[in-house]
Amino acid sequence: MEGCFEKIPNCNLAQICADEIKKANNIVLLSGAGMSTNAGIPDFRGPNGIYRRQLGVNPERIFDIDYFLEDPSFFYKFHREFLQTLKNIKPTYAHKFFAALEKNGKLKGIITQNIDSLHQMAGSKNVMEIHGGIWKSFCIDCNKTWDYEESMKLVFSQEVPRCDRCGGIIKPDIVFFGEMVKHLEESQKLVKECDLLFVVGSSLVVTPAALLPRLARGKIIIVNKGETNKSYLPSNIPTLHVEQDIDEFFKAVNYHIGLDFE
Ligand code: CNA
Repeated sequence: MEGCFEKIPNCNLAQICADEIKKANNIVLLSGAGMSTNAGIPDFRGPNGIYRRQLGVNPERIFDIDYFLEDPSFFYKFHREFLQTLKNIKPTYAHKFFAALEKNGKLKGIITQNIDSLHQMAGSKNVMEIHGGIWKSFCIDCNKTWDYEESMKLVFSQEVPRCDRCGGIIKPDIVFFGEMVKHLEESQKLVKECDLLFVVGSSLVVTPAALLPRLARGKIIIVNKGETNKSYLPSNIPTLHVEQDIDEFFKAVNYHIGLDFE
């Protein structure tokens, strides 16, 4: 990894990546929605992503906080569909690979933009859910909270779920556009201190997550097929971009490392 985005034949990429993992002592993963498409959860900007649908309006409105406060039914229509895709989900090979890397002491943390908790289901411990998660919901007026099971009953029985205490709108604990992300300082610290940063399954469009790689001082390996915004990446850090299917690629990487899991 001498320069940035050098062209290396695909067959060598898994070997190079495995060698970098062997050399590293402080690996961090920044994951995005592409990490979970093989689990059956659509991403936003991939070929079958939610943003590819013809909605008649800007799809970014779904997760826009101002629009949510004006018309929460628009969000809930999509949220109900999204929740259906989460039924019986299981972590992918790549989720389990990164959980195993943490278990053997190489990986220090995961910063995820995902709200599906698949990293935790795979066994990962130090997970920063910077965009929150769906497992908790709260009333935007009185802050009463509901766990997943309780909130599901309300989401599927009312067009817009309302608080039984004050009548306020219930919102899942997902960070919308226009809201502050969570765990930003801890995430920045993880990236600054790592010697190898993986960026997996992210188009690197959504900030501030997409800005985190700028803080890296070690090497960066991006594994993402399709749209990948490189404009925020640091120009002075060796960066490798692997444009392959995430699970296929990490299976090939593990062929050279031999982590035992599954
Ligand atoms: P994104 O903008 O949708 O980008 C995903 C990227 O992954 C795209 O470039 C795809 O082409 C690529 N990709 C998809 N599948 C694969 C694959 N199997 N192998 C290789 N590449 C693949 O998603 P980002 O995470 O960058 O954007 C941030 C948003 C998406 C966050 O706010 C998330 O909360 C949100 N999101 C999360 C989920 C989830 O929790 N699973 C699902 C949908 C959206």
